[in-house]
Amino acid sequence: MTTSEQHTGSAGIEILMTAAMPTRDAAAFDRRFTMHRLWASQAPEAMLSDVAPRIRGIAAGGPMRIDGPLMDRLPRLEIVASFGAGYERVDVEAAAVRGITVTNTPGVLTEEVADLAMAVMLSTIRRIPQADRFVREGKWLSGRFPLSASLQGRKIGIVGLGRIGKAIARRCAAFGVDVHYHGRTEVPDSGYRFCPTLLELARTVDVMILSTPGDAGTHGMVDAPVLAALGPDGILVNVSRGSVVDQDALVAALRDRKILAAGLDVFADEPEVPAELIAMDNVVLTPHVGSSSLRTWQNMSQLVLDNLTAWFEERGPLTPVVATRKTNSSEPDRARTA
Ligand code: 8YV
Repeated sequence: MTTSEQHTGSAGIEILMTAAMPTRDAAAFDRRFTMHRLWASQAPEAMLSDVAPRIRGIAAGGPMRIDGPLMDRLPRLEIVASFGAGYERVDVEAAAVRGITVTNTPGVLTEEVADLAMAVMLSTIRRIPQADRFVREGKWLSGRFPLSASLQGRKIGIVGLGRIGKAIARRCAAFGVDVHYHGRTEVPDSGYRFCPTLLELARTVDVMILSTPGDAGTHGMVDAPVLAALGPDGILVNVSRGSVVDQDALVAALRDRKILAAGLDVFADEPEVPAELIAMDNVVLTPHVGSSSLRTWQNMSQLVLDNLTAWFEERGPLTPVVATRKTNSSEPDRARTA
């Protein structure tokens, strides 16, 4: 282990960090804890074996799965503070069984992800990246850019009216378009029209924006019949998780013009993006950047740190994802609506 991988904090509580987390104050984590930056290590397995008996918390991010076997290697682990609203890489059941608390970072990224959803939707409908390429390639000199589709007059369907879904809905309403939604439950007094099934939503609207958690309950829910129901003028925007969409069915629907276009920030097997999607002119692709402004990642990192700090000061977790033996929150399932 090099000195750059390990710093001693005043409390001496040892934390494993699995991905870079930018903070406004670069030493913020190190002042409070003894940090072990697995992501920066040249020999992560050796580092893990060395520090495992002393680790009491994980600052979790990036592709590494925090599963039962890993938890079993860390006998003193009390808390997994996960970076991001989605926490599918943390096995929350395995954590609950072991009495380990799990937190995420809802709220602080809501507006940023909603902004990106609007940007991707408008880019897809008005073909902004294609228009940019048109200018750069000098094609404007030979003629006008082809007329695009329009947002106006459309009905938008939001899948998952949680925090982010509501922020997207507010933005859509400001653009003067009708908003409908589908989710596990109806949201009372939302002001938007609820569709009890996804298929009904797809039949009703012509833009579908996905902002639902990527878990077993949503896996592959946007499938061939849903895409067919969205129709030949339909547009799919995904800022949630690639797992929510049957990616092969989406490729086929775009290829066969069953839907008009798609704007995708997330994919089934990131960072792999199917060559078929890359080759398509009716697709806008972004590399999972929904929350990725420096400001918002700093706020997310701070919430990871605040969760760890609160926990070890015995104030309980600030934003727990599920109730566990050690949790003292009265709002245990709040992340479902992140
Ligand atoms: C992050 C996200 O980019 O919050 C989420 O669920 O998908 C994004 O904000 C991601 O968590 C980084 O790993």
